[in-house]
Amino acid sequence: MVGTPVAEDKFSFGLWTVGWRANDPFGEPTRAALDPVETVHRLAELGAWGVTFHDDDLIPFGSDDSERARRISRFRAALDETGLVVPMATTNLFTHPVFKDGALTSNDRDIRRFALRKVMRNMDLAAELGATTYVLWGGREGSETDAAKTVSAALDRYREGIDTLARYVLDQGYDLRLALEPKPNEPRGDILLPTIGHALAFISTLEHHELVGVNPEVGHEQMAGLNFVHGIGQALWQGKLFHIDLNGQHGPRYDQDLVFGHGDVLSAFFLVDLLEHGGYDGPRHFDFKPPRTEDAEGVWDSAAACMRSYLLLRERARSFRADPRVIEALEQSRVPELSRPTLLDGESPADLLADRAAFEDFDAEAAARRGYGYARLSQLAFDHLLGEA
Ligand code: GLT
Ligand code: MN
Ligand code: MN
Repeated sequence: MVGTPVAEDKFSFGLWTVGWRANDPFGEPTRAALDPVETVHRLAELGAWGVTFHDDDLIPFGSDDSERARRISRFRAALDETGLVVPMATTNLFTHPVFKDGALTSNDRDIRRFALRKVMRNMDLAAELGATTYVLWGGREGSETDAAKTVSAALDRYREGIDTLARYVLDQGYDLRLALEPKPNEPRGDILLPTIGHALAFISTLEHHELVGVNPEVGHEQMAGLNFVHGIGQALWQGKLFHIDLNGQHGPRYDQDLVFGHGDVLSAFFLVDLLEHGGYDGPRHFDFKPPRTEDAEGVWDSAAACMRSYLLLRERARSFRADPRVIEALEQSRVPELSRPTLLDGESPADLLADRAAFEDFDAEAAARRGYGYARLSQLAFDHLLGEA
């Protein structure tokens, strides 16, 4: 039996997730707008730990200074009353038509400068509210035609933008790290930095690369047909998993943003296993959309479902790891042996050349005959996932 969520689980939600009014390209909203203050209270009642936001989720685009101050103070009061924290904030650089050709990589230089100012302004608020991660999802950074964008110039401007923002964080002395969120397409035909791999390669070219990591989203990698668990494995290995967006997706199609676990459940199982046992202690952030069919109660049911799915999968992953048959099967499959360096400590290429057992006396045929036992191991995982072990 899994319990109800508690603060230590570090579950967080974006205001825009439960607050999505369910307008899509074919239909009008099916739900009324949600007051961020109500969201904070409902999330706290459900056992969430944190809430995240875009600048425009909290303060509508174009609000004057007094309206801005009023909205921030109501939000702050709700945080104080509930104890909810703000672990992350981000900028809306995609809704207003001014960003139709992108923000940090728009062909229009004035728009790029405006975008930087919009981010910097919300970084001030993020730092004030105690956030330690600042996400940048470049949903409009891209094109529909390759005639429109010189990719090398766009990446120069992307790098200039992120370098400028990192320098701003350092100049202000903020305790903030930046996390880039990859996505292959939608809303643009093609988006720059489409996958975790592209983002990691880009980050290595930055002036303050140590301040910048990734915020991968389950569905975004799966839209590209990629293995999300492997992507997260590499981000962790490179010390770059600063934040994560959990949701569900059924393979390559539009971005579904389903309840966490309600897509590729086997992948979700191995993902939770990796997050729990692979050294990630950051927020478990849900970036999902309550289905368009749901009314207000359905919204909160779906938020609770995200957390419950995670807790169920965590409990299953723990039972998998603790099962002596699994430990034995892992040994049989030589999984622990992959952690053993291939060369001996201090062994040189010349030493390897001199080792006859490695080549001249190595029985490749005998080694080729040995099975790895992955069928058994994989089924043990499946049994645990379905509660049959
Ligand atoms: C938008 C997008 C998400 C990003 C958010 C951060 S906004 O809803 O679909 O994947 O994480 O800007
Ligand atoms: Mn996301
Ligand atoms: Mn998404």
